[in-house]
Amino acid sequence: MAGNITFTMIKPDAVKAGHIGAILAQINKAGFRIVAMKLTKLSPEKAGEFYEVHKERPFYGELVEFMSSGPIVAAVLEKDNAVEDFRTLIGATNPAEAAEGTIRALYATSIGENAVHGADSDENALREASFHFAATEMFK
Ligand code: 3AN
Repeated sequence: MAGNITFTMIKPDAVKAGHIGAILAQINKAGFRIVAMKLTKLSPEKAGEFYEVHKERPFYGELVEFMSSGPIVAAVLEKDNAVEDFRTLIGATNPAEAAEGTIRALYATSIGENAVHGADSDENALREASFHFAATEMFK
């Protein structure tokens, strides 16, 4: 399974702005299959746990506050080379540096409120998928 699964969240900014449908359409068009998906809201505790790797970074508090500020869409996606291809589809962390046509170039407003999350390794994709979904909620 490793190598063909990634994990994403449509973040509170993009959900609030009404971009769920457009972002999912772009994800599907790029060849990803939705394996699991839900509209949910992270508590500050859960958001803190999810972003634990960034605990020492100066933006950690801001990130946790933002990610727990409103509903998100969490999803597991399947495609060959999923992690890398999805990072290409979403573009750079800073939307000002994101390539034209990428999800962040189209929908992100700032480096902090950057519309979507994409796992950065196969290992993290699996960890993040099981953080949000039970095995019975994933349809591989
Ligand atoms: P990516 O989401 O592209 O993997 P990371 O892992 O460096 O980027 O950062 C995780 C999240 O932390 C980003 N999606 C963004 O929301 C937030 N973030 C990253 N850098 C900054 C920053 N300089 N200021 C505020 N938030 C940031």
